[in-house]
Amino acid sequence: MPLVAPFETSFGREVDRECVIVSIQAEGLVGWGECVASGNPGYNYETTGTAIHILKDFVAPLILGQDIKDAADFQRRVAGIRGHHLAKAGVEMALWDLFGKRDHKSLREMFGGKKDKVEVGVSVGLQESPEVLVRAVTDYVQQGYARVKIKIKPGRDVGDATAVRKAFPNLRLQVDANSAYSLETSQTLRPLDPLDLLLIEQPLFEDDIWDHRKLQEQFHTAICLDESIVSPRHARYAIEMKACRVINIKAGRVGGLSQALEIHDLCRAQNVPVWCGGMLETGIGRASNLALASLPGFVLPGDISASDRYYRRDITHEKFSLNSDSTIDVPRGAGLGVTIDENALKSFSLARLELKPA
Ligand code: OSB
Ligand code: MG
Repeated sequence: MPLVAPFETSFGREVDRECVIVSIQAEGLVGWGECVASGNPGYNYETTGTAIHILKDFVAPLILGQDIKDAADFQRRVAGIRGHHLAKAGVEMALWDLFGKRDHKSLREMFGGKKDKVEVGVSVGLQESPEVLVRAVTDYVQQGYARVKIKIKPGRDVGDATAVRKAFPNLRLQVDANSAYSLETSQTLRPLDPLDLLLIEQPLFEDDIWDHRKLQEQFHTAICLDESIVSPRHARYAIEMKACRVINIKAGRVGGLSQALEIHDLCRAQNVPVWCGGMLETGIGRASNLALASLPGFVLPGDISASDRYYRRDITHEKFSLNSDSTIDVPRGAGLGVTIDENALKSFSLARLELKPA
């Protein structure tokens, strides 16, 4: 799906998004899910190709024709598949959609979320120059986004953040490095500390928690982990080690919505603020993110922007739009609460694979 504008991070530039859309048929109902892997392993080792392989050859045989009771039951069945969280999470989302449609309950109701609308922000990719970045941020602020995240990388960090802070002294601003620094090179980030940022997201290696602890000791600004938190256990490790003061929750990265809920509960019990991350989702994944972010522990605005920030044409009939208070409404319909635009889905489809019980 072509993005409305290229999205550049420290790991590369995306002009379109390749994704795996999962649909599961059961009891006359269809549940939809989105696997947030992308075409390249820049953010995560999984890709759409590895996800299709894992889903087809390992996940599907464990669930086709089976009576899956709930998300925990699904997790038990796929526990023998090591890693491949993005693949598993796409299926778990489709199961939640099915359970909700069967029981006439929205994901929000099933999760126990209370909020009708959730506070959101926008994630702004690396731009040509600090001047162009300030222009891009200005445009989003004028559209009503009250929280902005900018992507940083070595050489494009302090200058960019300072320029945005100067232009918007009161904006809720945060930065995301996507693992572009080491403990040594991150010393250049020290001038970020007085900029009153909400947080610094994932400065160090994706498989590292310990060095983040050392970095957090050196900064007043909260360190937030994204890539490093791949399970509820990792969330506990990070909190116990004081490696971060905030956690970004993405259901895909942690292996499914059930795992995201566990991390939410654990963080809430320890008073660690969380927020909902994004993966440039289609309307399917966006609906899921909104339901997740309706839980009370999501106290910081999520990377859940309006549909038109990502795609001119989406694959759900429902389009998400920004309210004047920088919120987006949580879907109310059964399951994910979205319906699929089959024509759009078909026109974007590169391949289609149907799997049936043996
Ligand atoms: O690190 O949060 C990230 C998009 C793709 C991969 C990783 C990240 C992102 C974003 C965009 O920051 C968030 C969004 O969906 O708006
Ligand atoms: Mg991130």
